[in-house]
Amino acid sequence: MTRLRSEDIYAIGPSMSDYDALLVRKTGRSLGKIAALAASVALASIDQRKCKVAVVPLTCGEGIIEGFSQAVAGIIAYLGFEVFMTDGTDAAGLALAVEHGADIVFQADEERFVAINFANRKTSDNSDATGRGFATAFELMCGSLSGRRVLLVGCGQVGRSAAIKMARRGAQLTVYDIDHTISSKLAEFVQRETGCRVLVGTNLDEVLLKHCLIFDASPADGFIKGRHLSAKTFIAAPGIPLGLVPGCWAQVEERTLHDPLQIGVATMLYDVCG
Ligand code: PYL
Repeated sequence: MTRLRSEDIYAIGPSMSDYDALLVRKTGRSLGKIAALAASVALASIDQRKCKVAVVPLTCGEGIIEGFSQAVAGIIAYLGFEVFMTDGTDAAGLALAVEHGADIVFQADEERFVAINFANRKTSDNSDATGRGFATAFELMCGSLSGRRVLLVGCGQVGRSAAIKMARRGAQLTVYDIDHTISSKLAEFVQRETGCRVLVGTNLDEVLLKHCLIFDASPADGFIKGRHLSAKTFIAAPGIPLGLVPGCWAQVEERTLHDPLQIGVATMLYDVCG
């Protein structure tokens, strides 16, 4: 999981409306609808009055990312939920969250970013939620994944979650990781969990040339190049950095889903509210 920087996230809160309009244009659905689908919950079933959210900054590890808690709160507020960022951090922040009536807490250290609902004891992990959320949005953007050949690059926690979701939606998956042991293990896991056959790619350039539907769950940047792209290319790229070389962004922008936090946080929220 690549650690976000302030410059990656400072504009998220103020630009949520524009970002949502972009999502609707590319997928036909809003952020809230995508997240509810990914969390398998009906929007109508959620009582927002029972979902007051606190975002608690944590100083552990490399410390607080300036703007991180504010960005998370901005996404949650945009979705219509009551949310506040605690004045205190760490244990003090958690206590303040409960004392000020929060039902749900969002907090992130260097290893995990989680949402916890104290009332229904539901939890959600950002990597898992991000994989499911982007796989859901990717299917909407592509029209369908059933019978479609999809390349997954990056077999970590986000890739694993996305692979399961896409396999269950009928995608014919090829998985690639720079560590071929990891990609082989993910293929075995997905086949065991879903009964779907998964191919393992060993040559990145070769598999990129052979696939139009690319799910970039890799922490690498600049490996998707112009020669890998066509008018039929669709890309889902959760998180930072983007695997697409900057000069090619304009060529696939309308068929690319990419954000540092929005879809993952929205899916976490509906995971624990549902
Ligand atoms: C959760 C993000 C998604 C991608 N990378 C993950 C990351 O940057 N993790 C570190 C988050 C640290 C937050 C810090 C704070 O401001 O509370 N502890």
